Amino acid sequence: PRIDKISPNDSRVQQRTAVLNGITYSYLLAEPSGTPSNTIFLIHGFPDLSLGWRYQIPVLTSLGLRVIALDMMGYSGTDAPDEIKYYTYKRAADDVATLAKRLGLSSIILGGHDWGGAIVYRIAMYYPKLISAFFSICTPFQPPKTKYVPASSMPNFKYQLQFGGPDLEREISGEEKIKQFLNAMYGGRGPKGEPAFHVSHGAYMQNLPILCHTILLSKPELDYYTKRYAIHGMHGPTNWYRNGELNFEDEKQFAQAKFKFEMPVLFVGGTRDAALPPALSSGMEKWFRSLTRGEVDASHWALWEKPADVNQYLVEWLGGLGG
Ligand code: KJ1
Repeated sequence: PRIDKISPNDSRVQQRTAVLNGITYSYLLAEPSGTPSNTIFLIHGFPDLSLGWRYQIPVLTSLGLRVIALDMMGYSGTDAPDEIKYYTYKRAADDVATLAKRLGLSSIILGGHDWGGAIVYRIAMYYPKLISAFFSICTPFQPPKTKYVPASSMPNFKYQLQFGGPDLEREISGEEKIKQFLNAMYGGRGPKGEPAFHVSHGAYMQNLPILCHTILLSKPELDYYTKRYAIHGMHGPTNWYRNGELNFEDEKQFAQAKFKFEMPVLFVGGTRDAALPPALSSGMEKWFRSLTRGEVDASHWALWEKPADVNQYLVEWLGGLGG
């Protein structure tokens, strides 16, 4: 049986907006059939959107959860200010906490993928009383550091030099290029298997026009992503690759104090994720009172490539949380 998913403009989700600390956010709201038992906020990564959770939203509402899937700073109907300071973990945490308060919620669950995974650990660090439990798909926990080390110094993150540099946002401009770039990032390859991306390089710009359509999302879905990315272009989304020093300054306070996550946490790695190989997670238990681990045989796009396996981890872990 094919797994249920939310389509662009699906009637089961409402498009909402909220002004949070002066920034307009767009988000998807999905309600369960009865009174919600809890609310889960979902945080996407790069280059993704709230619709990246399309395979997870139906299963979460079927468990009685209200789902709020945000478009993060720089993406889609959310504002895309030029300045890097709007793209920090702290800012994302403040905005999520503000939305929860606005909705009258004193306790929420979080889920994140990719940058969204990195963000959910930080929301739980800055707002531990608000977050009753959270999960991260693909992104292991990297603890705050006492000395600044650029992410791009790690071989698996070298592509981040391209993403945060001036060339990508200049060259990937207009709907056609945006669609080619997204297709490349979502696993598209040339007719002879020509690669579109490598973690040591970034996107192979000269190969973008020859790529075949990826199997990881449908053509209408890719069209939807393209239109939503074309609203602001790539400057906002790539600002997430320019904020390393600002994040470092914000979270120094945690590097000195010996903190631990007290709430239940689920981490699910993707076996074939080249940017976030599961090996990066080794030893991370020591930061958690209650860490559950999983792994799915998938690339970076585990949410779309192995949705049934991801969802099974979510159902089991959420079912075990109680109350
Ligand atoms: C990945 C891969 C594959 C470990 C904590 C730091 C978090 C960093 C989060 C990494 C964010 C990121 O760069 N995400 C983009 C792109 C795409 C594409 C393919 N075709 O294989």
